[in-house]
Order: sequence, then structure tokens, then C-alpha cells
Amino acid sequence: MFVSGNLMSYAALLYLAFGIVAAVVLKYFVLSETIRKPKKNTILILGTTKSGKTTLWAYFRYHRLIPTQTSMEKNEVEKPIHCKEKSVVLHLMDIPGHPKLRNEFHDYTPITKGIIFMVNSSTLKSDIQEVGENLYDVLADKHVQKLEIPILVACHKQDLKGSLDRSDVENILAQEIDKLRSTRQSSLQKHDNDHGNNNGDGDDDADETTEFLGFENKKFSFEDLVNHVTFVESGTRYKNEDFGGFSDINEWVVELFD
Ligand SMILES: Nc1nc2c(ncn2[C@@H]2O[C@H](COP(=O)(O)OP(=O)(O)O)[C@@H](O)[C@H]2O)c(=O)[nH]1
Ligand SMILES: [Mg+2]
Repeated sequence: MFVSGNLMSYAALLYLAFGIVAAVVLKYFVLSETIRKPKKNTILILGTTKSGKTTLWAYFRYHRLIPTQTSMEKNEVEKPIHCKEKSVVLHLMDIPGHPKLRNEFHDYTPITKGIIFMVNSSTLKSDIQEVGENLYDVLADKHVQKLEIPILVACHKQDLKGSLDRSDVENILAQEIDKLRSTRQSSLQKHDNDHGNNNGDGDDDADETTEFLGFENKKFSFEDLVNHVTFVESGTRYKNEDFGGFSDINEWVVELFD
């Protein structure tokens, strides 16, 4: 009797120990799976200063227009949105366009689902060099290319006089990137020659950019990129629809998660 009682408690202990080990192993697998596959729900809002990034970010967050100020701080929020059949939590990041800060976007591209690049269509002709360089850096980011992150170029401030429509914005930006491509390529070659960078593996992890946009010996076109690049028009006083002048941007975001 005494022996069988002891045996029973040994068996119970064994079951308990087995249960604990199983729970630990399961937790380890669930955790490592979550770490290995970070949630890709980040939408980056990028562009030069005063292009309308914070206005858009605030519109997603509060569903209304609020006055904005130029800032050196990132804005970040987790916000549920309604897609057709489900609800999705967006991680929306507005990264300042100041030249010292705008390259911080590189840190987030591995978890980015989509990029909205804001352009002030009313000043693009005079700002083309800065906007072109900013967009080039986004398109040439290593993860943007490897993960084929979709990009939406919002041709914003359409309500302002003299603003360019989306096909003009696309043409002007394509011409500027075409120019930048050759200058960047030659400075890259000069840098490689000066520093003897010839390890030959073609994939330097410290380098945040890839080498060439589009095809060599062919004029640059957004269609030649691995990324899907879409152009839409937007503006705070542009259209009076459900999502205001941001309805096309909202639609693009919803479709990303569909
Ligand atoms: N006319 C007009 N002004 C806008 C529009 N969107 C934003 N703005 C204004 O442009 C200025 C800069 O916008 P903001 O969102 O702060 O730009 P950011 O620097 O890119 O974050 C602010 O005064 C906004 O009110 C628009 O569609 N039309
Ligand atoms: Mg801002």
C-alpha cells in the first residue's frame, strides 16, 4: 500500500515535470517565431519638410485636420483601421524631413509594409533637387529593394495654385532620378577605387544602399523597379469624400493589408 502510494506520487511528479518542460519548450518556440518574424505593419510617411507628412499622420490618427508645426521629433502611433474583411493595427511613423533626421527611416525598413512619400506638388519644380535626392535614398535602400516594399508617391497640396498633377510629378521625379543615378554611380566607383573595396561579394551589410536603380543604358522609369510605385493626388482641401483629400492614400493603405 505504502509502495503503491509512493509510486503514484512519483508518477504525478513525473507528469508535472513533463508538463513544465513541454510548456517551456512551447513558449520558446512561440517566442522565437515572433522574434524571427517581426510584425510587418509599419507604414512610413516620408518626404522633405513641409510636404504634409504630419498633416497626413494626424489625419490617420484623429480623423481630422489639425494644425502642425515643423518638428525634429518622429510621430508614432498604433492605430486600428478597417480593411474590407478585417481590422488591422497600423504602426504609423512620420519621420521628419530635416536632412539630419530623414535617413533614420533605414532603421525601420525591415518591418515596413508600405512607404508613403509626400511631395509638395506646388513647389516641386523649385525643390526638385532635394526631393529627388530624398526619394532616391528611399528607393535605393537595401531592404526597400530586397523586400520589394510598395511605395505610394502622394502628389500633395493639390488645392494650391500651380500644383503639378500626378503625371507631371512622375515625369519630373523620373528625370531627376535619372540624373542622380549617374552622379551617384560615379561617386560610388570613385569611393570604391579610393578605398580598395573589392571584396567581390556584392553585399556589404554596412552599406544601406544598393547599387543601381533600374537598368543601365536605359533612361530611368519607375516601372523598372522591383517595387510597385503608385502615384496619387491628395490635398487637405482637395476632395470632399469620406477620407477627405486623403481618400486615395487611405484606399492604397487598406489594399496593402487586404
Ligand atoms: N494648402 C495646403 N496646405 C497643406 C496641405 N497639407 C498640409 N498643408 C500645410 O503645410 C504645412 C506643412 O505641413 P506638415 O504636415 O507640417 O508638413 P511636414 O513638415 O511634411 O510634416 C502646414 O502648415 C500644413 O497645414 C494641403 O494639402 N494644402
Ligand atoms: Mg512634420
